[in-house]
Amino acid sequence: MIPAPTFSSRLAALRARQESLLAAPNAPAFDDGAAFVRYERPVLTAAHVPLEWVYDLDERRNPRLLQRLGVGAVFNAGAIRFGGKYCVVARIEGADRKSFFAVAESDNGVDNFRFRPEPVSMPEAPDPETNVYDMRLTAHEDGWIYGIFCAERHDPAHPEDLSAAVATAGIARTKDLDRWERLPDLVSPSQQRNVVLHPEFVDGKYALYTRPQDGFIDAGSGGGIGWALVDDIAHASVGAQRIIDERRYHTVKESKNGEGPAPVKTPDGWLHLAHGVRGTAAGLRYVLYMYMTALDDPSRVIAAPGGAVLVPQGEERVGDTSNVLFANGWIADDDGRVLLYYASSDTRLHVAESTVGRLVDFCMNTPPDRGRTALSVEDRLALIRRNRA
Ligand code: M1P
Repeated sequence: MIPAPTFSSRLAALRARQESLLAAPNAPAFDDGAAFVRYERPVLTAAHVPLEWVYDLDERRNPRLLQRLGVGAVFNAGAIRFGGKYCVVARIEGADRKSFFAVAESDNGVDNFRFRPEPVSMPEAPDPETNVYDMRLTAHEDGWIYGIFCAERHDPAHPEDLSAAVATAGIARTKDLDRWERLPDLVSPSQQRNVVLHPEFVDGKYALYTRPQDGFIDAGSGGGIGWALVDDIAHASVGAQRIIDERRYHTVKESKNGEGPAPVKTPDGWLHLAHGVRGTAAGLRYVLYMYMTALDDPSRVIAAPGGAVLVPQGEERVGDTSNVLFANGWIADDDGRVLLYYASSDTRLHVAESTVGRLVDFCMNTPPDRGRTALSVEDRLALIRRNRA
């Protein structure tokens, strides 16, 4: 039998383990010339969540010091530079499968992330959602920081089907990441997930990247990254959306795709990061890819490098939903450094580093996917022959 530790010895062990995790330095892994360089350690996991959020720390009420509200995963985080810190608004999944948001901050963006004392109390919509997740943060030129996230409810059209759900885009705004003003959900003719607010007005309107989808999981006949202009973000409504980055047969985005974080403005155009999904014998596989759009028209694609920019590797491949990389947050520093916060297998959050220059180079100089093996071989032979000449 495991000897029962005393309350105080267990608490001391829990605090020591967590403190060593939070204080652990992170370091870049080997730079192999890919667009991003990964860091060695995840930046947030379930073990980073404050003990006060999980345990009842009163010895009289909880003499065994057992977990009362377990946490399974910390992943898919929006990101922003705020108050001199690198801030992420992470998705935390409780043992009850409900996700909630919490802000964690770091001085350097790559390690020592610590959660603020309490998670975000996001106001509910008038029709309360069952679950919220995957917040995209946008510091908009109107002066607000917006968070757009998936708000999920049981599908009222199929009360007998307990897995039938409806995804809508919840919209909220803040000035401090603590207090949030909830605005009405996006009104859309279809289900929506992965909706992202563009940081600037376009033709005097708010601009949204959308992902119209027929069903909760399947994009169906819909899908692709859409584009829509909205007059009033406090009563946001979209009609038919123009697809600016479509799904395509036999590519990394065959089954579905979705905009990642809000795009980053560069002198050469807007840098975009997205996730692409395809079906495999092992289930859906989620990878990250990039594209660029024009400065004078953020809906016009000017570069579409073929293939993925990051794919699940090593321990990233295993988790609550295996074989998934997903990203909804990145931060571009004034000196051009870009930190990408990506999650693996719906379980943990990692960081990878690049620069604006390196990402533009990647987007502009990686050949597009030309759709056929023979053309891919043509591109590779051209590279080889230039190198041999
Ligand atoms: O499980 C992988 C991802 O699945 C959904 O993303 P998408 O809408 O593109 O399929 C989301 O639930 C996301 O949170 C999750 O990481």
